[in-house]
Amino acid sequence: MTAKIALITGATSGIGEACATLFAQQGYQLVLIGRRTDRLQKLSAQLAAQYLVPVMPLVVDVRDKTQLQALLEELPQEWKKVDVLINNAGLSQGLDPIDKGNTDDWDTMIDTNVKGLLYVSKIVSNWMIPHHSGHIINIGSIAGQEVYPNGNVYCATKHAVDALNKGMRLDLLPYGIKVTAINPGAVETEFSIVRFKGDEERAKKVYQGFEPLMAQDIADAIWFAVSRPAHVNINDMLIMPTAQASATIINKN
Ligand code: NDP
Ligand code: 8X3
Repeated sequence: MTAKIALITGATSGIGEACATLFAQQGYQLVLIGRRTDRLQKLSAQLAAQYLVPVMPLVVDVRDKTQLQALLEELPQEWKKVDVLINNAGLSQGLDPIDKGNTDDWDTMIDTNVKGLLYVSKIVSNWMIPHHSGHIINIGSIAGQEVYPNGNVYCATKHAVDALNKGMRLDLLPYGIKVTAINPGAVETEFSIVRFKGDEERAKKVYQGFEPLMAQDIADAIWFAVSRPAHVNINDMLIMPTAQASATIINKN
C-alpha cells in the first residue's frame, strides 16, 4: 500500500513542526510549506532520514497565490493525492487597541490567516474531490471563540477561520471530505515572539507563572481527529492549558 500524504503549512516551527514530526512517525509522506528555507530543508532532511518517509519541502509564502499555485500544481501527480491538509500557517502581529493598530500588521494577519488558508484549501480540496476522501484540519484558536482586549484583528481572523471551517464542511460534504477545527489556548511556540516582533523577554512573560500547552499537545489532538474511523468526524476541538479558563483568565502563580 502506498503511504498516505499530509500537506502541512507553517511547518518550520511550533505546531506545524510538531505535526510534521508526528505524521512522519506515523509513516506519512509529507509536503511541508514555510518561508524559512534553512529550517524547512533541515527539518525535511531530518524527518526523511529518521522515519524513512519521502518529504517534499516547498519554500513559499501562503499569501503569494501565484507562486503557491505554481509550486503546488507543479508537484508530480502522485504527490497530489493528499489525504490530510493541515492549515496551520498563521500569526499575530502586535497587540494594540483598534485606534492605534498598525495597518500593515492587519494586512499581514488577514492575508496569512484567512486568505492564505483559502488559497491552499481551494487547490488541495480540488485534489481531494475526485477521490471522494480527505481530511482538512484548520488551526483556529480560543481567539476564534472569544475576543480579548487589543486582540481585535487577530481575533477577527480566527473567527473567520471558524466560519470557513463550518463553510468548508458544508461545501465538501458531498465528497466525503472531513473538516475539523483545532482551537488551542496558549501554546508556547514562537507565536508570541512573532507577535511582539522579536521581543523575546516580552514573549516569555506570556507563558510565565503557569504551564502552557506545548506544540506536541496540539499535534496529538490533531492525530486523534485524523485517526478516527471513516464514519466519525471531529467538527471542532477547543484545547486549553489546565490553568487557562478563557482567553484572558489564566491562573498564574
Ligand atoms: P509559530 O510562530 O511557532 O509557527 C508559525 C508557522 O507559520 C511558522 O512555521 C511560520 O513559518 C508559518 N508561517 C507564518 N506566516 C507564513 C506565511 N505567510 N507563509 C507560510 N508560512 C507561514 O506559531 P504556532 O506554531 O503557535 O502557530 C501555528 C498556528 O497556531 C497559527 O495559525 C496560530 O495562529 C495558531 N495558534 C497558536 C496558538 C499559540 O498560543 N501559540 C494558540 C492558538 C492558535 P515561516 O516563518 O518559516 O514562514
Ligand atoms: C493564540 C492564542 O490567546 O494569544 O491564538 O489569541 S491567543
